[in-house]
Amino acid sequence: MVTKRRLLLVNGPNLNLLGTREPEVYGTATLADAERIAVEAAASVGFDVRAIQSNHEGVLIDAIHAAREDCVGVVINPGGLTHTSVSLRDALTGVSLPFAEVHISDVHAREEFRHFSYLEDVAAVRVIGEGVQGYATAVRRLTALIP
Ligand code: CA2
Repeated sequence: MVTKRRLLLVNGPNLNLLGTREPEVYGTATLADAERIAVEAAASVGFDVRAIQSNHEGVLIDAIHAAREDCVGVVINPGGLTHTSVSLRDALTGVSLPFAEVHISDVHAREEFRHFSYLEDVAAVRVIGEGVQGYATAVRRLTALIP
């Protein structure tokens, strides 16, 4: 049997705009840069990555469900769904895969509505405010938990 060593990388709504607007908040790196950072960090510890970005909650939930088949963990920046979505939380807990929650910006230094996360008590790892390099931190910390 081949051991599964794949991570699902999920970027939620509006993260396709990375690098095009609000550089003072999110920096100048693009989504492709963020994905490459995660892929390289994963490769360095023997994992590969399937990356998805969608602006549609149901698409993200379907991708998380599909990860049961061939992934051992999930790295997710849920975008604004962080602060609103019970359904995304239920998908992540439902598949029983360890997951890392990533936020590029320091959500705790921003508007109050960004301080709460529906994932905060169920995430195995949380990385907040490290910019896109936070994706590498999340991959390293998550994979360290996976036997
Ligand atoms: O800091 C993060 O990574 C966030 O998850 C990003 C979300 C925001 O709603 C969360 O509170 C924190 C927003 C993603 C939108 O990204 C954009 C990037 C560039 C320009 C406009 C939006």
